[in-house]
Amino acid sequence: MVKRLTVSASVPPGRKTRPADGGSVVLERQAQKIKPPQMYQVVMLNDDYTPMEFVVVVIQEYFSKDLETATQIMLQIHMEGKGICGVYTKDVAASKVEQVLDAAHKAGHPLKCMSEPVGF
Ligand code: TYC
Repeated sequence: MVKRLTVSASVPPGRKTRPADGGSVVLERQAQKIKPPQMYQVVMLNDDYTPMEFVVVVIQEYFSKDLETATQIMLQIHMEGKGICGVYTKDVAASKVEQVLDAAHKAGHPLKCMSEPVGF
């Protein structure tokens, strides 16, 4: 698909298009307004009961990590008490938390995780 990117300095603030240009989108002012979304990290907590193998599989499956990375994250959680499994937009992070808690609950493990804004 061909995208037409027209940048104009002559359009008054608040105007997105000029009538004479066939409705071209003006990017200049919008580029100044757009900021990246607040990102959320999914944090997993240690406990004494969930098997290490289960945690590694969950991290591989829901956070798209390879076996080595998932094992490192699991060990970090095991030793430090918590660890970050991934960073996502708010909705995606919430969905990951839900999936993990659901999988843990169904398997009968007390595994806990939550999402929190990055940088707080
Ligand atoms: N501490 C658990 C054990 O020794 C393993 C574990 C790791 C549990 C990470 C939860 O998020 C977790 N079986």
